[in-house]
Amino acid sequence: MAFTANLSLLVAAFLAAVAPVLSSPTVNEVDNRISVRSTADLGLPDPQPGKINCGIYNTADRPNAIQINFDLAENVNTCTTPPKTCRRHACWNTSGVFICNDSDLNVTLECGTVARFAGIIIDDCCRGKGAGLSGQVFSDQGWNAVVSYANCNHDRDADRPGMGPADNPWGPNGSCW
Ligand SMILES: *[C@@H]1O[C@H](CO)[C@@H](O)[C@H](O)[C@H]1NC(C)=O
Ligand SMILES: *[C@@H]1O[C@H](CO)[C@@H](O)[C@H](O)[C@H]1NC(C)=O
Ligand SMILES: CC(=O)N[C@H]1CO[C@H](CO)[C@@H](O)[C@@H]1O
Repeated sequence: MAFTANLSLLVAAFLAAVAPVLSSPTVNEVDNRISVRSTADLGLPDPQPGKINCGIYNTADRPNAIQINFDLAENVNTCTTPPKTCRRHACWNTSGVFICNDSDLNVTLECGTVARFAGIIIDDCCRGKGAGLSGQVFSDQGWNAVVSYANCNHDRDADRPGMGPADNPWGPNGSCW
């Protein structure tokens, strides 16, 4: 009994120490609206990846990026990006997944499609280096996906995958490392 009580105290102390760090930023920032099974349900052809640019942004942390992208892939909701904006759809610690939308329309994708494109960056960019990862992959539908440094405390529409040193404690970068 005494042992059990001490154990729960230990667990409570552990959670108190760790929870504020781990739970403050949100992992997935999706629109909890309609749930779709495939892009066909949205009336869109399946988007195809095109040109990819690696190491051009402030870097995300590769293990963190893999984790948030896994969670995004599991999400059955849609991820909408308004016209002429970049919107962050997943964020944790110092890593984010964005969709940048060049078109005059809202881009509504399955969150799994966002994760599929971010996964191309994770798979193809900055391999064989350290934890620093960033990249951008264009679709054939007027938007591109970005994995880069992110500040989860910023509003999801105010946080841009910028290339400058401002607000980035991990270095301006623009390279794989
Ligand atoms: C948070 O990100 C930093 C910088 O990318 C990294 O060094 C650190 O390991 C990350 N923290 C966790 C808990 O993953
Ligand atoms: C984009 O979606 C928002 C929110 O649903 C809506 O208010 C806006 O009119 C839409 N814009 C376009 C160009 O469809
Ligand atoms: C271009 C550039 O500044 N690259 C740097 C990114 O950060 C890593 C780690 O601090 C450096 O090793 C690179 O030189």
